[in-house]
Amino acid sequence: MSAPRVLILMGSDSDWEVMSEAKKALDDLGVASEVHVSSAHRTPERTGRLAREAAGRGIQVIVCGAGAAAHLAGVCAAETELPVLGVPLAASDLKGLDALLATAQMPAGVPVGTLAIGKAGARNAGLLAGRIVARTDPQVADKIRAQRKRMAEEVEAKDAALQGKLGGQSRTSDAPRSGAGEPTKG
Ligand code: C2R
Repeated sequence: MSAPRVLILMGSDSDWEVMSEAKKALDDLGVASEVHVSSAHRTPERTGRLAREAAGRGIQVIVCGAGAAAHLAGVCAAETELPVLGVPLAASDLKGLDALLATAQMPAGVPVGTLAIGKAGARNAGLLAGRIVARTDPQVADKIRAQRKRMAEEVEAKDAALQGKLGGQSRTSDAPRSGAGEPTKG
């Protein structure tokens, strides 16, 4: 396996079910990543060291997933010049809103790119990290292009299936005419 280019940190092992989506997204793009449990609260020394040493080890992006009072991404951003992406996780009675605010509301000067709460955010963090890596790796860029094409084809296939169910005429245009043929609401 090649050297990791993305470092994924999680505040707890309880975050793995969601944060594995970030790793999967990177695996799909052929981008090697490394995952660790490290908490800004519970293991501040270790977290600082991981963030400080990342660039020197060839890491290009750090992805942090944390729930509740999620300070992990912010602390990492304070310790490195690498781009830091934060994934807020639903780990308390506030269902991720606490983590979202803690991750997004960084003071000016210490940026954290904040994704959505939960699995969609984790997957998008992986994809976004992949896009950053792709700026200097044409092979990753090719994979992203192919993935986007597949995604568009899937949507078109779903639309064709829906049109079939509705008994409508199938359309070849990307832009359906307004009104007719669109699914009705309610
Ligand atoms: P436990 O399940 O271990 O009690 O953790 C973790 O990311 C997790 O979602 C509960 C939640 O606490 C979060 N946590 C943080 C930090 N460390 C742990 N937000 C941190 O440093 O920001």
